[in-house]
Amino acid sequence: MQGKKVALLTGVTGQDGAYLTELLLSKGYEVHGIKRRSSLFNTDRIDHLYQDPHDSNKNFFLHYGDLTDSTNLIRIIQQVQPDEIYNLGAMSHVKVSFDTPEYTANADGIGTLRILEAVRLLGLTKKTRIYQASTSELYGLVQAVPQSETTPFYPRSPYAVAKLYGYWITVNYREAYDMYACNGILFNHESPLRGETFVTRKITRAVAKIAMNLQDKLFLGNLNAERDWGHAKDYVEAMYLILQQDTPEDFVIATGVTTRVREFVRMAFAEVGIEVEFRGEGVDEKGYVISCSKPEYQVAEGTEVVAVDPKYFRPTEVELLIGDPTKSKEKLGWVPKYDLQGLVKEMVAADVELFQREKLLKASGYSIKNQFE
Ligand code: NDP
Ligand code: GDR
Repeated sequence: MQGKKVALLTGVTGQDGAYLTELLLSKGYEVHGIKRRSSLFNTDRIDHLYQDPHDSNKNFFLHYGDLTDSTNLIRIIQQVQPDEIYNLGAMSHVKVSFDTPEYTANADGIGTLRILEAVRLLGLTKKTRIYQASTSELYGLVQAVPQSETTPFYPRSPYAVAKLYGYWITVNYREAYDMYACNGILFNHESPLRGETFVTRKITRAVAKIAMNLQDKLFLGNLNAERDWGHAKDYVEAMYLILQQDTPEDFVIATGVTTRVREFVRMAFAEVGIEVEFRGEGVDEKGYVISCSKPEYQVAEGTEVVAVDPKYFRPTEVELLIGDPTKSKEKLGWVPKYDLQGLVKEMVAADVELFQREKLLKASGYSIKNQFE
């Protein structure tokens, strides 16, 4: 009988790392994650999976490491001897990649090479399957829609260019060394665990705070960008399925539905009973409250709750993403369980709960943390 499978995740402390760890543990895997050393605790998303180090049945382990350190990666992979590696670690913020382009190339691009090369050098090419977290950002400037596995790439940020290298080096190692290495080209996926500075979470947090009078206004960049948003829980299922096929292939994972940022804003406010209408043009466009139907939230009609701040514009933008998930449906049997409405509902509810707690703390004399973006 085959023993339990062993998985190694980079990016275990991120949104996807947390959901994928839960999924793999539920399937009986032994899971190893690489976390970065940080001056503060950075394991909030996986704290509920903590196991006592002295527990002999322990099946979740963390290792210090970094995608910019190849000797560290080689040592961990040698020690863990994984059946599957999910390379989720990355500097994943598109706007920030314009500020840190060299680091982004190193972690997101060369980091992928380091993983592939470590597996090859350690003679694990027949044992270890590799999932590479590729992205719809590869499509960048629109060439054709909906975007599928055969749509040409035109990356529009240092992040996307770094991920382009990660994509092709994964394909190259598969072809050159007969490795089981695959790209999941995932479109945007969100959840209550989403990083606070990505647009969906920024919106749902602001909606909760505005409803509770903890914030006056939400400042955003491009309200017209269109994204194919899914739920991270559905998308980690797809990652797992991609590594269970007979032959290694690349897959687009998307819902096939695209929505404007402004519509996400409207839907999120609607969850707390606030109807918002946009008026004005370009950088002068603003969102105003038309009505507030929930008595527990007192936001006056006519209040300006959304405004545009050009500091959130990107030097080069990706205006439209809409994925074609036909191949993943047919070959993986992957069908998302969540739609956008369900996702927005869950995210707003989680942030309302979060800020109800913070409001209680504030009432007891504690200060609410400042958030830098
Ligand atoms: P997050 O930003 O939530 O998580 C990124 C993870 O990578 C964190 O654990 C972070 O650690 C870690 N990390 C960052 N830099 C390094 C480094 N140098 N070495 C090791 N680890 C590092 O991203 P998501 O979970 O949303 O995304 C997972 C992956 O999927 C990323 O590669 C992202 O680019 C890609 N992707 C995401 C999509 C999405 O919509 N979410 C869509 C398509 C692709 P720390 O917690 O310490 O910061
Ligand atoms: P994205 O996600 O760049 O698609 O990358 P993000 O949520 O940052 O932006 C989506 C769109 O919203 C517009 N936008 C704003 N974005 C942010 N962050 N903040 C704002 O205030 C704001 N206002 C408008 C953006 O311009 C953009 O058009 C995410 C990341 O998870 C990547 O790692 C991943 O590869 C892709 O999704 C698929």
